[in-house]
Amino acid sequence: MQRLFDLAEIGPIEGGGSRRLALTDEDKAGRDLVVTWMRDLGLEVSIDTIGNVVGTRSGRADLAPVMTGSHIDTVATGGIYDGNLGVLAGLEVIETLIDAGVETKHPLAVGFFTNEEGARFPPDMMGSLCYVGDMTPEEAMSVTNADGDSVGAELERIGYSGPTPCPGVVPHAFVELHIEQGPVLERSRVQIGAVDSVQGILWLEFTVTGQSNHAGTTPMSMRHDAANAAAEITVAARRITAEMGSNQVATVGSLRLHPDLVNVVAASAVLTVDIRNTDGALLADTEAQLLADVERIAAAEGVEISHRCLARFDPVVFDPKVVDLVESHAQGLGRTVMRMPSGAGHDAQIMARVCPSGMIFTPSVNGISHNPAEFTEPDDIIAGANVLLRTMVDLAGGD
Ligand code: HGY
Ligand code: MN
Ligand code: MN
Repeated sequence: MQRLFDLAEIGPIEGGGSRRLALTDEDKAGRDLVVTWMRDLGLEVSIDTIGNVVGTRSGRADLAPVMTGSHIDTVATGGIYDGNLGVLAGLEVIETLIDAGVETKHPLAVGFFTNEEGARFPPDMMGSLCYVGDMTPEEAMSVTNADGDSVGAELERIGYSGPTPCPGVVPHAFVELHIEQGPVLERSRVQIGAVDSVQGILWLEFTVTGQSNHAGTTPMSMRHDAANAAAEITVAARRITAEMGSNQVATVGSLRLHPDLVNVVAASAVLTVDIRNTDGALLADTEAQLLADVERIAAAEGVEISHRCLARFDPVVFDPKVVDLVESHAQGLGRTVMRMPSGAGHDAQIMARVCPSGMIFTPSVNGISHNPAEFTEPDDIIAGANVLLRTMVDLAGGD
């Protein structure tokens, strides 16, 4: 708990949250603090080419490690638990075993992955994608954003492009503790989530090119208004999602107008659409419908609309053995537990490509996240950490 509050002191924002966007000075300061904690525990710390950091405690045998971890980068309006809980609970698990003199057969590792959020540099889960070898560090480093920053330059600037190559050591298993970030556990009055899947994620960025004109003199019939087209794309995404039903969600989180002035018809607009569904086929159907609508919107407004994909992740099903372990250890600790999908993306869904993986959820009060009001009760945090401890020791062939 104290480490959570100490880390929250780095990049503090109004309302008690954190702002440590990937590869910023705040991210560097957070990295430095967690690396210090890893070294204080006597872990062997590795930093890879893209800045993923892993602390390893040796086991009785020279085998693949049982790994846990998450991320410590945040969105701009972040809380103090998203990602941080998984990394710091991993440290706590290892410290507890050291204090108890418990050695495990497999080594234990705890890591934080670079740029899990993807908020400053898409895609999300960039670090874990490099860790498993599904994105090269070179590809990742070449990503630039609207401010002209690049991953490579920022990584160099904060001094976290390390000597360890990507892809990283393939773990024996990977388990991530994370806050749910939604209302399901709280509404169900359940203390632990045994996460069995992660929904598919699609991030599209649309660039609308219209014609700037005078807001007062230009007849409506003459306008090629990029802002109006952007608004119609937003409404279309919401309408298609409502018609799709199931548990699909769609979000227009970023919308930038140019020249963004009160008395000028917008010349251009750049907007992002984040669409998610546990059913990959429905997600593909939504993408097709939205792109067809965008063609109609472009023709009707007389604007050009191009798009690019910023992130695309198929739905993931976690390893049943790991999910069973999470469920049974939660029950063994006398906690209520339910199986559930994850609405948010996580590094565990990427690690599932290379090793048996799973997740443990703790409830989010009022289902709020990516917001300084994000909160999880200390008792739930301790329960989640204890389920993580028992699951990792079980997987690692502990005493
Ligand atoms: O976008 C996500 O689901 C995660 O917060 N990166
Ligand atoms: Mn997260
Ligand atoms: Mn997040």
